[in-house]
Amino acid sequence: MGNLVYLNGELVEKENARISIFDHGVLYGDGVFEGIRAYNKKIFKLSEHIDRLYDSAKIIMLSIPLSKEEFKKAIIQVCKANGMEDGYIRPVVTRGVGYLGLSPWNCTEPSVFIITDSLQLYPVELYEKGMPVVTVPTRRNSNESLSPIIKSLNYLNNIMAKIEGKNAGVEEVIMLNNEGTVAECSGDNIFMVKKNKIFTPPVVAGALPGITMASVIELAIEAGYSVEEKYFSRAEMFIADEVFLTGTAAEIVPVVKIDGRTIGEGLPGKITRELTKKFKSYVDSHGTPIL
Ligand code: PXG
Repeated sequence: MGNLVYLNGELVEKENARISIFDHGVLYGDGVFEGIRAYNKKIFKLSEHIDRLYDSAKIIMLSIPLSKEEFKKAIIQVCKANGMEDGYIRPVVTRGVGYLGLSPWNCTEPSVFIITDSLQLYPVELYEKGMPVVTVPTRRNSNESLSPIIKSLNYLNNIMAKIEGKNAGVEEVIMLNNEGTVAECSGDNIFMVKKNKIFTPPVVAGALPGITMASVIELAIEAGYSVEEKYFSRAEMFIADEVFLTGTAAEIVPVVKIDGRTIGEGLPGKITRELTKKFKSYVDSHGTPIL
């Protein structure tokens, strides 16, 4: 893949792409980002990712200095310049360069950059055999402190959870909210299946409104399943028939063990497998061509 990034309106070699140490994105994690996937020279759900980026920015009162159309064009431009076929796209908007002091008003202009890269995926055998996960002590940020619907540059909450998962020897972890109900994972949304019905926690339980999640809900409804957004506990998950995770990088991952309890038969479940199959053709028909 090519070696260029988009940085404040220009295409620059990766090695030469620099931002200031006075950028509040660096000093305070003050900014927002997206994680987008390209499949076969098409960008999956580009408009949905751009909408979410602008929603995140709106919540933190960050005004992105490009229109949505301009932003999409910039993404396509850098993908094209890099000959992107399959991979990962990371748009980032920070508060920009200021001086020390929290106030965002001391920053002049937001910094905008777009990186394309290859994707870091979970090991293939986890898709075939299913993935063991644990719930972690770190609780998902509360809506009242830093709403999980903001995809902000402050990901320490998720990183702490990821570290706890690493210590327990698993690749992904389940995070609960302060009430103790299931919120989501460190970088994926979560679903459970019980008696052929599909459940996922509502966003207000402490989840990012996942674009893969929305796609899977659409597919499941199309396939005739009942899908309900519902609060559920760790214990309810232990006795689910199936559990699976969704995310841009992960796609759909079957979960077969949670905190030592075997889920269902301990193998990827029927509905999980059916949705995984449908998702593969779904991505083909929901991409913006890199032209
Ligand atoms: N929850 C959180 C906290 C996320 O960061 C998701 C759920 C899934 O949302 P999407 O829209 O992707 O279905 C995410 C997204 C990475 C990486 O580098 C992480 C995400 C996306 C792409 C790459 O680990 N997380």
